[in-house]
Amino acid sequence: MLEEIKFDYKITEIDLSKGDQFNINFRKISPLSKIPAITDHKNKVSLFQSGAILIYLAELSEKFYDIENRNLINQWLMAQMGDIGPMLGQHHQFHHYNPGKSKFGEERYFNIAKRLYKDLDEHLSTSDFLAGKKYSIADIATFPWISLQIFFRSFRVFLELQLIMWL
Ligand SMILES: N[C@@H](CCC(=O)N[C@@H](CS)C(=O)NCC(=O)O)C(=O)O
Repeated sequence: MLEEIKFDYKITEIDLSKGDQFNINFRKISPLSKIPAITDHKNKVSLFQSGAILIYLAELSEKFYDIENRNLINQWLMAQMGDIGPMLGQHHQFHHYNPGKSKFGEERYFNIAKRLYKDLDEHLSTSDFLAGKKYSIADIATFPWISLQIFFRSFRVFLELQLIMWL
């Protein structure tokens, strides 16, 4: 998002494997010890949760969050936050990072992921972007999850035509 809106920014690395997320100073801006989190030093605002961060940056830059289309954008942004992200996250954990540890988990989240990809593909056959005709923060939030399938090389299983075109 920061690249898209061309804001200057500095990255502070939080190494989750070393437990940096539990650092007392980081927890002051991210009380659930999760990345991402941002601090806007100019406006003295700190935020955690990617959806809230995207809305904040979109409002500040007046980009990718058209006021007249806000209900649809919010709807798809929340779909990412509540369904797409958490469910695909579980799928990746069971299927890609820890295969063989839980047949139930692998099957359950594989089926949920498959259904999500199919539904997204169907939606994108009638809509240029997730929330209509224009690229929005809903697409920005969802893109990393879908593009991960290419990284995992399982795109032949999941990625159907409209999704590939959207990517
Ligand atoms: N709903 C949150 C999810 C954030 C999240 O789960 N972040 C993970 C990394 S992808 C994390 O920081 N995990 C560290 C931990 O739980 O200790 C968002 O969209 O910002």
